[in-house]
Amino acid sequence: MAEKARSVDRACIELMEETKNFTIGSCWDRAEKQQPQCGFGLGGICCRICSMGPCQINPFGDEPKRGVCGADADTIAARNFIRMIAGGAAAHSDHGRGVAEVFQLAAKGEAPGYGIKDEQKLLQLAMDFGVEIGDRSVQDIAIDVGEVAMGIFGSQHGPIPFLKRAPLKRQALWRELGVEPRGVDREIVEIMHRTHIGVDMDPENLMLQGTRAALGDGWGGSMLATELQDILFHTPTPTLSRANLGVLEAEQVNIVIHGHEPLLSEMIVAVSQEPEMLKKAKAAGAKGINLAGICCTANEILMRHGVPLAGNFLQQESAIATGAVEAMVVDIQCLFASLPKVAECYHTKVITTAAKAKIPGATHIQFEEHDALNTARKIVNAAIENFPNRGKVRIPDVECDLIAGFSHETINYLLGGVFRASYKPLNDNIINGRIRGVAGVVGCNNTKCTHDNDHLTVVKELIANDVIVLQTGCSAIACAKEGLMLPEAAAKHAGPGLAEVCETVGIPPVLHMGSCVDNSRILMAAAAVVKEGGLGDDISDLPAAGSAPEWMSEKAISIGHYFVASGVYTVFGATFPTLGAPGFTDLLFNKYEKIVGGKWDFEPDPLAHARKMIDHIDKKRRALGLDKAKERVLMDMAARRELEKEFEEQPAG
Ligand code: SF4
Ligand code: MSK
Repeated sequence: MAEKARSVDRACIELMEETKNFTIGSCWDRAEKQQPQCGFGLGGICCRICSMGPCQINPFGDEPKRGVCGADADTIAARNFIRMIAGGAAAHSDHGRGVAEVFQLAAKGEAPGYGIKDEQKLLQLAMDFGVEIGDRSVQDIAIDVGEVAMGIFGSQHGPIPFLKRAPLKRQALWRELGVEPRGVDREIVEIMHRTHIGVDMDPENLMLQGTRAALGDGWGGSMLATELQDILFHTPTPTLSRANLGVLEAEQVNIVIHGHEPLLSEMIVAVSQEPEMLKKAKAAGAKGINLAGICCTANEILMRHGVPLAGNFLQQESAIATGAVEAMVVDIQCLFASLPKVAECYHTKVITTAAKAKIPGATHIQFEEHDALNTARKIVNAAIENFPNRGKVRIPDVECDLIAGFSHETINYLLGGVFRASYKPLNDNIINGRIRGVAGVVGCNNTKCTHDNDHLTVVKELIANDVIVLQTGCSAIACAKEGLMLPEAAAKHAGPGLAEVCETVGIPPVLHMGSCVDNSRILMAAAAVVKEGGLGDDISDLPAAGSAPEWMSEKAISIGHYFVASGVYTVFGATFPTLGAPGFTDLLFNKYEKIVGGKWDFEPDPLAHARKMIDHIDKKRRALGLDKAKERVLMDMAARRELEKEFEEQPAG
């Protein structure tokens, strides 16, 4: 693999030479050593659910056509696929549960350092959960909200309460199909039961359970994580920051925070600038303490504190290769097992902090919720003490400004005004064709793709065609590094209609909505757009599409499927884990649209991927009778004034 093909990120490319010194190679080297990868595994037609297997099905129709138990390719692929949903939903939801536990402690005053920062959202949640507000104290309301939140994970009868946030038509469809989640955990457990040897063999029936579990993630575990984090740490608002490895500071103690849960990283942010800590850093020879993030912990503390992004998933090893990272502090999910081995070549301390996520060779400092500030101080101290051990530093001079912090509430305010927030201007501009449609582009990096290339190609093509892009996860980081999250990106990259709207409102054409669990914000934005009116009466009517161009994790499959089950056409790049089973793939790519109004698709070529999304958006516009409005003329001054007037007249909602 030529180096250029590994990444389009200049910082990564600059460090490729250095990563050759890793004793275990870089992720790209290891990916090469894995070639050729097993075709049965790639096609989803290898089953190792019982010890009569592993059984593999010949995808070309010759023998073997069935496993020892008689399962065919479609049954095997369906079982594997919904097990991926279970894995992803479990990861998001267990994250949500961890937040709910700290929320409960904070509400009771048993977790110093944590408190209720967004009272308005707490009251909103209390109303959603049927918790009495009256003249009760914030603390009492929070205790009850925490109780209900914890209960949703283990509830047996459902339906889970956030389903009520979806359009009424969608709720009715879920009810009719029998896919309303009864409880977050129950649906995951039922997947594990149904996919055990000798239980559910029917791909359609298996997929209905996959649907129920995925909805329990998107409208359950993930949404709870987002909402409770917002209440504990405040709902994000637009914030200026920077992205890429150039944000590391040559003369400061660098602490890179990596993973997904903001519980500990919020405390590290709080203590890292304490005078005592800064004094210690200076005594160790550093000019200060610099925090930066990788993956979704990065997105969380970026959205709320403007802490810069060091990079995305495939940059975790490169960050260590700068020689400038005193501590890489990890919590849960998307951590490379290689980190301690890579760190052996440098002075970096890899510090694990979660009892459920340890890595052989790493230092473990257990995160104690009851004493979180002191856990954070211990970690910052360990980083400071490591500063004198630095060797050669090679920080690429690559970074880019960005604006993040677009919660769905913020988009509402920005569009409609602070006093009477509204999605109406967005709907109006979709109806009049200045904005062609809305796309959610999310997900990971994958060594099967040229790092970041597919995210950037898809997103640039979408905005050039007047499609506004909502982002989370590592896809958001890729676009931030490219400068697409700056208002000026509209003039440079967006089509004329989208550029006009962005310029008038002062927003970038690509909006950073947060971390992986914050894909729930995209669901809420979609529901709000439907409720605003004029674009049909269900999410499946919207000129909208979803995408994960470089996905790699089971979480991405769960997210993809809750988008599909919510009515969204969703395209994945890189690879697709069912292609060895044509019947099951046809169910996902075609028949599912008739069942839930959304469907899966796969397109590894990023330009064709974007074109498919645009074609779908156009199909939905035609169905809404909006195709004529889309024939846009370039805006003259009079039209610009008219647009500005529309926004000015928009305080009411
Ligand atoms: Fe083979 Fe069936 Fe066992 Fe799977 S469950 S390993 S297909 S015998
Ligand atoms: S971090 S799940 S690599 S988006 Fe959420 Fe990035 Fe994918 Fe992890």
